[in-house]
Amino acid sequence: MDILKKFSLEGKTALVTGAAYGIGFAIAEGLAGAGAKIAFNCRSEEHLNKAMAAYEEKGIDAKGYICDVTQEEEVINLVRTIEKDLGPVDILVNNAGIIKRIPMVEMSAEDFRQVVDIDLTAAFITSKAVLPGMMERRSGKIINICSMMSELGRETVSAYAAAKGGLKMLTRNIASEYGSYNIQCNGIGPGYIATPQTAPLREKQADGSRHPFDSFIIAKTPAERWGEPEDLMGAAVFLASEASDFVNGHILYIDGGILAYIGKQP
Ligand code: NAP
Ligand code: GCO
Repeated sequence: MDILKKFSLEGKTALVTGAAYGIGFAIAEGLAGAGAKIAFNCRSEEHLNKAMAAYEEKGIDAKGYICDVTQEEEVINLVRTIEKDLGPVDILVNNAGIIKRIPMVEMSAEDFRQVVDIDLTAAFITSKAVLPGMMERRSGKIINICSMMSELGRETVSAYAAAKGGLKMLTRNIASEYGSYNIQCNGIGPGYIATPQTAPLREKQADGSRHPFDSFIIAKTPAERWGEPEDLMGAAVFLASEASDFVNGHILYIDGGILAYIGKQP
């Protein structure tokens, strides 16, 4: 048996939300490397144009669309358009997400709702848009990009942790409700990854020293480094391919060991 064939995505169409850059871009690159046709979306025309050039530079013929994943009508139209352009969505990666780092007692309900809307409700909306077709074809893969904050809390990220904790349970519920249609829904839980989203946590100090949070993460990570978006590619290909057909409702943490480690003694 050629076991690598189980990881092939040839003939499959993948939608990766929020894949203009960062983790989504790397995951889309990995899925393309395994043979998938790539569709991605974001809200900003500028980000879209830059992303199209970046995908082209990588030799990836990605199709990009402007779509706000919190808007159900936009998402339904996005999925219909992708089906016309590339074919039915076989693989959905719910990656689009934001974070607002505000002490809870200072956070407005509006800010809280915006984070939950993008990081959790949007995954419900987009999954609901692709599930009927997957049910009809009795085949589909949904991968939700969870977080360390699906398991742990910390100061200033109440909305994000609530959303990512909810996303872990949405993942398990989709797995439970639709597993009988040969649909697998799993999560990837990245550790601390070097992207624009975490750039404020890695900014050099005025004296050129590391940001205190940067040093904190290094001390908490057995790998003694931040993750790179490319570190997530293998897990994404695995969870998008037939190699994971009997994996369902699982959150695969790609965190350099943070969740297993009490942290380096000062
Ligand atoms: P990022 O660099 O901030 O990229 C976020 C992407 O999502 C951008 O392409 C953004 O494009 C898009 N986006 C945001 N809101 C959207 C909306 N309403 N509709 C459509 N697209 C939207 O973030 P990242 O670090 O790559 O993180 C990607 C995912 O991984 C997020 O879900 C994040 O929570 C999760 N995660 C990140 C880390 C980390 O350490 N970086 C760790 C664990 C989990 P536009 O602004 O143009 O829409
Ligand atoms: C933060 C970070 C984290 C990461 C990621 C960790 O402020 O703590 O942004 O939330 O984004 O989710 O897995």
